[in-house]
Formats: sequence, structure tokens, C-alpha cells
Amino acid sequence: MLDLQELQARALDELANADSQEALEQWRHAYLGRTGELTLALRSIGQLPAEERPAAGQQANQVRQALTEGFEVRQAAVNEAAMAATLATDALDVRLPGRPQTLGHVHVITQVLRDIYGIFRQMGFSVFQTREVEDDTTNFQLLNMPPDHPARDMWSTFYATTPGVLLRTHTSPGQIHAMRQFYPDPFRVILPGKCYRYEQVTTRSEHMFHQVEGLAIGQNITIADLKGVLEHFARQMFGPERKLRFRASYFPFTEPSAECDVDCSICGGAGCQLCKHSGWLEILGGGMVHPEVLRNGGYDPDVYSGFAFGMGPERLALLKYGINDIRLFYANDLRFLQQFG
Ligand code: FA5
Repeated sequence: MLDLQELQARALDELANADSQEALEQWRHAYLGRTGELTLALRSIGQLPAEERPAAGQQANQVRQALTEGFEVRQAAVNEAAMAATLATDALDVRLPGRPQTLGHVHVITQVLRDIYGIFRQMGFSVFQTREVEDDTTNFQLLNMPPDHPARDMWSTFYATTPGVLLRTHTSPGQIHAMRQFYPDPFRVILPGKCYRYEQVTTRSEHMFHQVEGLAIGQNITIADLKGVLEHFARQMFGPERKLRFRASYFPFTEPSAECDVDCSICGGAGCQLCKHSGWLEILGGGMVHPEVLRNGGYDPDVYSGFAFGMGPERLALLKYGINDIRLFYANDLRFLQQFG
């Protein structure tokens, strides 16, 4: 006699432990498949004595219904658990990605200015900040250029509505501020900042550019000190292989005066548009502080002497990086600027 009760209990027990699609499929095959235990049991009913068959058939159908329903319930539970596990691990992220913040870096001219500060710091110079908006007196008159002095033509100012007020054309008026600040002590400073000139913009000239003024005041300072400082600076900035030349020049606020050129790195000295086909690019003007300017700063020219210079960081950057057009610095083209990141 078939023990269908025992088969049902055993099958449902196993079903409760089936926790994957594969285990469920194996279970279905073992009990309800074509060669499954229940299927075979149902087939064997035909061999029972006739009087036992109806009861056995009824019971077998109840067992089959119980197993089929049990399978469907268990399968739904396993599917639901599998879905929950997938959602927990491979959750679909429907948020938009954030906008990346691009990191900036300091402008190439700021980098060159910092290089300049570093080199002069080694030589004992400190940085002295002065104003960009100046008056005619400090920009010109106290630097030995009274109204109508022809040397004023070298530095054309922008038009300003307030008489006597202007955007400084060079950092040299800072000499007066520094001397009046430090008097009566000896001192060494550099004065960096922007200058503004109403002049033709070319590959080597902008109407807004930087200068770094240098000023050393003390006793027994000579032009040899100026030359030594500038030579040391150029070697540190450009390396020992670059050529440097001093030319006699004229500035109303220095006597004697000189200008300093570096051999052009674009053409290697052969001549190009940047260096006006001379093979040299002027980087600074300088000289010994004029006695009248010393006096305007408060210092007695019979006791004190000093040197001053004014260099152009944009020109230095052209030479240092082999750039052939000064206008690139302030055209705000990221393709150019990002090369110096
Ligand atoms: C002067 O401005 C004087 N104040 C320099 C000076 C200072 C002389 C102290 C004596 C004592 P100059 O105009 O030559 O000089 O300019 C000095 C430097 O500034 C130039 O050598 C150049 O490097 C830079 N420079 C001048 N004009 C421009 C410009 N338009 N664009 C970019 N750089 C410039």
C-alpha cells in the first residue's frame, strides 16, 4: 500500500528548504516530473485492487494539489527574495551625475612674479606694495619730469576725468613712496604691480602689463651693485647659457641710466618679429637714482646713493617659455593658459 501521507510530508519539508530557482526545479522534477515520485505513485494506483482504487485516487489527487500549490507559493517567495537581493546590490541609480568642478591654477604671469620675488628674496629684497592710481606729481614731477618735460612722451597716460589723477605708467612712482616710508634707513625693496600705457599693442607690448621695480638705498651703493644684482637675477631666471647685455640709456630719474636686454629665445638671436630683428629683447631699464629724486624721497644725495630698475614680467615670460606674442597672456584662451598648470 502506498504511503501518500508520508510522501506529502516529506515533499513539503524539502520544498521549504528549496531557496533558489535551481533547487525548486530539482524538487519539481523529483516529485511532479514525468518520472517523479508522485507521478509514479499515481500510475501505480491502476495496479491496486479495484475496491481500493477510488479512495487511493482521491487521496493522490489531494496530494498532487497540495504539492502543486505548495510549489507555486514557494516559487513566488523565492522569486521575491531574489528580486529584493538584486535591488539591494545592483540598485539602479537614477540620479544625474554631478557637474565636475574644474580646478584652476595661478596665471603664468603670477607664477613668473613669484619666481621674481623668490630670486630677490635671496638677495635681501622685500616686497613693497604701492598704488595703481597715482597723481601726476608722483608719476612724473617727483621723478624729475616737470609738466611739458619731453621725456613724458615715453609714457602716454590713459585719459582720466579727474585732473592730475592717472593710472600709473610705470612702477617708478613707488620709489618716492618707499623712500618716504623708510627714511632715514637704508633699504632694499621690489615693487611689483600693474602699469597702464596708452600705446600701440604689438607682439611685445600691451597697454596693461606688470612691472617689478627694484630700489636699493644706502651709503656707498654703486652701479657695480646694480650690475651684479641684475646679472645674478638673469642667471637665476634664465639659466647660465642665456646672454645679457647692458646698453647706455636715458631716464630722467636715474643718472647714469641703462637698459638691459636678453638674447631672444624665439629666434636664438637670428632676428624675428618679437625682437624687432635685433636678436635681443629689452627686459628692463635702470640706473643710479638721480640726486633730485633722492632728495624728493627725503634722502641727502651727498650721503646716500642708490640704484633702481624696472623690469617687465611679461617680457621675461616670453623669453622664459619661448612665447612669441605678449597678447596671449590676457586673451583668456584656456588652451594657452592651461599649458602652465
Ligand atoms: C620704465 O618704465 C622705467 N620706469 C624703468 C626704470 C625704473 C628705469 C627705474 C630706471 C629706474 P620702460 O618704459 O623702458 O622704463 O619700461 C621698463 C620695462 O617694462 C621694459 O623693459 C619692458 O620689459 C616693460 N614694458 C614697458 N612697456 C611695456 C609694454 N607696453 N608691454 C609690456 N611690457 C612693457
